[in-house]
Amino acid sequence: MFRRLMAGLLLVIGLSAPALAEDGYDLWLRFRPLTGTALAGAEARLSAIATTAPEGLAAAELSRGLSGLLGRAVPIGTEGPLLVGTGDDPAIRALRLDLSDLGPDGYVIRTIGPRTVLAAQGGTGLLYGAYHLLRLAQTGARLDTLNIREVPRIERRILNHWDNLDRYVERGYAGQSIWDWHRLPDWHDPRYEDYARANASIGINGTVLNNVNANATILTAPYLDKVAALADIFRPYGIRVYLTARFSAPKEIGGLPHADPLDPAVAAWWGAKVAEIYARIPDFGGFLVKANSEGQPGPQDYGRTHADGANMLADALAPHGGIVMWRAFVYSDEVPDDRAKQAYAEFVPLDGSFRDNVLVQVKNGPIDFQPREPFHPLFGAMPKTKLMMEFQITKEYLGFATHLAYLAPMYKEALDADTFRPARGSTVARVADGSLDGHGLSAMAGVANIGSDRNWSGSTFDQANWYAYGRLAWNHGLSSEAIAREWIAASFSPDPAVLEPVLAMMLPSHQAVVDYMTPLGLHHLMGRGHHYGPGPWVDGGPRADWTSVYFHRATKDGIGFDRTRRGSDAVSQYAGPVADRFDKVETTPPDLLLWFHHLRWDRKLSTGRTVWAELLHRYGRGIAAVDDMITRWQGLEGRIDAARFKEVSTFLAIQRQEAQWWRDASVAYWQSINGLPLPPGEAPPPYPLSHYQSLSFPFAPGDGR
Ligand code: BDP
Repeated sequence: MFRRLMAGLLLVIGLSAPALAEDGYDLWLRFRPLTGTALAGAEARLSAIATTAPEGLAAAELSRGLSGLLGRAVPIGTEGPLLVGTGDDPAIRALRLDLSDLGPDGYVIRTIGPRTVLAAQGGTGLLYGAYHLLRLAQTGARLDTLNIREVPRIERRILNHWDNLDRYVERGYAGQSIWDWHRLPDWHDPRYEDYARANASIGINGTVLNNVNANATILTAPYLDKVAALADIFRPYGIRVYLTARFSAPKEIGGLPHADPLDPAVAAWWGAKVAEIYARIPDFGGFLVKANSEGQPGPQDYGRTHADGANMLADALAPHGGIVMWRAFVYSDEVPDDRAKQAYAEFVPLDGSFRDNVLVQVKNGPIDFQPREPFHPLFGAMPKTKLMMEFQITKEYLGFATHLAYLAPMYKEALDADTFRPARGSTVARVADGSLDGHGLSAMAGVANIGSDRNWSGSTFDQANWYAYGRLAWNHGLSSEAIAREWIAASFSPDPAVLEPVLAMMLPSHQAVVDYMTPLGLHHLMGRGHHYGPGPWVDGGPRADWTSVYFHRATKDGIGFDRTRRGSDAVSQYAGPVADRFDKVETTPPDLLLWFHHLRWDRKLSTGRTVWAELLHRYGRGIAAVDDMITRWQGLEGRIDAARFKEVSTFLAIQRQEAQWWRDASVAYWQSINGLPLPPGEAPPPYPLSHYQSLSFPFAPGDGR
């Protein structure tokens, strides 16, 4: 009777949950009471935790999450249907589970008779398993026939914070940096632990605390003390700390006359610096380096190669088990070649010359986190080098934090792309997880969208991109839809009346942004510097390859960058079958058409429309997709808590307005170049081109500086 009463009460609580104030701080770890069969299943299987030797935080996290889901305290003791432990636990040992290949992060979850068993080799694996179990309960999955064995595909699953020491976040749209350097190491903002917990819950196990445009001060003793304080907080959650290393640090803070990597005095300085770091942080992860890129110092300043620089740092780190992540984001304004080709040209000759503890960190595409890019050709070109993927979670080129763009489909597009090297089936994911070329060490990086905004990411839906990045770094085989379903269930509700409409908003949202900003393979058309809003007219300035006209090449006759064999020949950086496909208009996916081809405005496409008409069609399609999101969201009024409902409604209205702005400004500009009339049914831009060109945004957030 009591049980039924309780269940009834919880049902009421469950149904009234949307009325509770939500500010987004809890992310996907809200653990609001389950109802109906989900509650019954969790009651039967997860109502008490049995563990003889509580390992790390797993049991505590399970108890915390399950208590929320069940609406009452879930005890940790020696009795209970949920058995949690490592192979050293006699109760687990008695079950003779095979834990041998799990590694430190893997786990098994099994239904054995009336019990649910979570087992792993150690505390970190148990923690990941605990979150998995909570995810299952949160999403209302059946809990009575579990047979799960999980090992991450990528060993180091890392966030890159582009955070400066003054708390300014480069390309950050969620407030200032959460690292309160001034009050560290003494004051430990409670956020640090919440941050670690959120990351651990999605499998992230590393964080680079500071900007790739690095400041050497982070390597000084007072700052290393601060870094060590953070590392101590993160450690129980399985998270290691990494730092960016400014290549000129020996000169700037070490008093050496230069930073030539082949000078033994420079190597010795780094050796001592690394030892100093490990004395404070025994599990320090290593260095991330942006060198000889966009004005950053590097080995080329001394006539040395990227490999010389990376290997020198790698040798300093190797005795301590540290790694170097050396970025391949390089392009020089002194090289007259197509910017898309330059990283390949610089790095491919170095294949095979990097130390074992070096990974070369490659952005998903060859330019720079554009709304859509083809996969980076380096992924098919350096089999003797460990390559790691760098994604951008923060939406520098995708509408900042106010546009809803779920990025899992974009990440998957890169991961699932087939490099065809050496043969069909050699996907970027298999290169990036090391399996294709038999590399033991693997890593993935995501440029964080985290700041001190109460909701962490600047908007509710941007939390989904942090979530999706973590889940894909763990298992790149997951589908965008499966990840979205988990996130929606945890962040809003598993109720199909909420879940399905939100899913229908999220899945097409990335394509929508591509359509209204840079359709048909156009790229890099945004406002100068801050990258906010349209700027297809951007020309002049310090470098041609920082302008829009460099990338779209529009003339009276046509538009697009000819990267075919008759043009810049960037296609030849891909394996034969891929190069052949991109070389011909007919076989290039329409979404990448103007990336690879310069086409006449009146050229007929496979869609039956001309290039000009197709562009207009896609702008309109993108705007219509935003209208559709708005309609679906309005239909959820009353089912979503008021605070988040309002935030999303307002941001969607901003997105709608800015989508229209993108379309109108772009159309006005293209017409000024091609002089063509609009296709029938298309409305003319409400303002002349000069209006759009006159808009300026001196304080747009996140600009580099
Ligand atoms: C670009 C950003 C710039 C970064 C650079 C990088 O505009 O702020 O410093 O990438 O990745 O996307 O190094």
